Amino acid sequence: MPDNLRIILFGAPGAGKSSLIGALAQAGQSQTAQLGGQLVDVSGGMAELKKQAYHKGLAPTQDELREYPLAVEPLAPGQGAAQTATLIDCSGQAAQAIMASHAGLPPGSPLAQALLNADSLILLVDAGAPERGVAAIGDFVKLFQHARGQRADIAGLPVYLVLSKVDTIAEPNDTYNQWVQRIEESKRRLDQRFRTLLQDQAGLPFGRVQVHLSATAVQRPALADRAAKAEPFGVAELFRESLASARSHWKHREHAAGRLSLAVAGMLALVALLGVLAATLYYLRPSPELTALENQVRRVLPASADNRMREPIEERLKELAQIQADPHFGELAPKLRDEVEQAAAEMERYQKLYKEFQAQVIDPRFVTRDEELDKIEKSLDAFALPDEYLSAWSDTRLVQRMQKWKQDVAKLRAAAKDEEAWIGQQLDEAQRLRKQGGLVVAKSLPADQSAAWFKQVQEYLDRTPRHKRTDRLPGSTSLTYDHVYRLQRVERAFKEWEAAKRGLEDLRKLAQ
Ligand SMILES: Nc1nc2c(ncn2[C@@H]2O[C@H](COP(=O)(O)OP(=O)(O)OP(=O)(O)O)[C@@H](O)[C@H]2O)c(=O)[nH]1
Ligand SMILES: [Mg+2]
Repeated sequence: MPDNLRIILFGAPGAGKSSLIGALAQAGQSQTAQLGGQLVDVSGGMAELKKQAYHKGLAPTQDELREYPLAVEPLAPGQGAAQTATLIDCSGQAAQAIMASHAGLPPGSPLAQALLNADSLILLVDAGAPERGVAAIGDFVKLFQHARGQRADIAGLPVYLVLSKVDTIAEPNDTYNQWVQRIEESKRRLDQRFRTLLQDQAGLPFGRVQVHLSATAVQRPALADRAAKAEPFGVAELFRESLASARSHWKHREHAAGRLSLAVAGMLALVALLGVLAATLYYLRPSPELTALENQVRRVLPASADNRMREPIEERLKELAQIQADPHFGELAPKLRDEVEQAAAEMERYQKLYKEFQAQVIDPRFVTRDEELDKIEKSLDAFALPDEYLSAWSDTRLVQRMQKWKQDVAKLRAAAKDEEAWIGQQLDEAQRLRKQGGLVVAKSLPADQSAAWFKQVQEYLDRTPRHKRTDRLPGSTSLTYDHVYRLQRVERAFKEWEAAKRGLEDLRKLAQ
């Protein structure tokens, strides 16, 4: 077990580095489950940052580097050992100087040294100005890859590209779900931009870093369906993942170093004894290409069952195909090869089914006729998922969408029935008013009763539908009454109601 992982936070001045550490201290109190352990703030420095981030306000970090030692202890005995790590905050000014130095990492700079020694990097881009932020970070990653490449470091350093302050991108009236969608969209754009920036780096064999995307906010903004809360967003998950990947990177590096020194010792002994055998051994040692391929496999293969179908599947499939076509693929351990083949088969199957689903099943929100609702229900029932993946896929977008659409159909039907019934009552009332109107026209009612009739007719004509088109259906995040009112049967009922109103209006003219 590595006893002190080093995770560094890097980014332009004001990108939110120190706040993120403060938010982690907050998550350590209220989100231990997401964090996967009990956070221990060894020096008390994180608590201070937390106080500043949530109450006093943060000043720019002055020291080039600030260390925050921490430990994550298991939530219950027997759930593994405690993990220690040091978070390293840096001054945005020092980071900027590095990002702007095109000549390479400045030698002798403590920050550059800390970056090279880190087990994981967290690079922050302010969600408020992502374009500028990502360009600078892109320059830095190129520089950094180059510096690591020169040191022939083991590949696969975990790097987290973090879109910070995502609470600031919420729009007025966003629901929680709409906000989360907005975040996903910004992440996707950031990812695309970042890939474009790094495209010309594809050929670097060593020191290549693996980039994960995250989004964080120190607090949740005020949303249409949830109040603002001083609760970190995405912070616990980010640190949990970066700790886990830092740990596996550390192990891998140790393993590789151990393997290398063993090979060297063996070689020396054998050279002394049997020159020829030594030479053979030399050629048999694991090649850097093979290690790089193993790393690539680890990166592409899902780490756990619940993110097996994580997006973007298309790109992961492409990478798996590349891995399978690699001349060294046959040299991988048979178990690993199997895993690659099975993962590719599963993803292909999923992707094919997803496409079939999209082609066969219409979104209930676009439906206007009852028969179409029946059709969606039938296609959903007929859409069979392979038994072997049923439980593994329960959290995937496909399965969740199938469940949601089924519920949506039921909700639309129920709401349509309800509206029809309500309009039915309106029609009955019109009928009653019309009957009475006959008496008013014939002037066979006392003056006070006929005045009351005129008043009731006016009230009736002023009456509008029960719901606004923009109102949401109770318990639904995506359906509004617009979807209900567009259904033909409801539309028809509304037309009848309009006709009844017009009839009453004509009668009123006659009676005046
Ligand atoms: N709305 C919002 N503001 C944030 C968030 N994180 C940081 N900020 C604000 O952004 C400003 C800069 O935050 P810092 O954490 O000091 O940024 P830094 O990267 O440490 O900056 P330097 O130390 O100068 O490099 C502060 O005013 C914070 O309050 C966030 O998640 N949401
Ligand atoms: Mg700071």
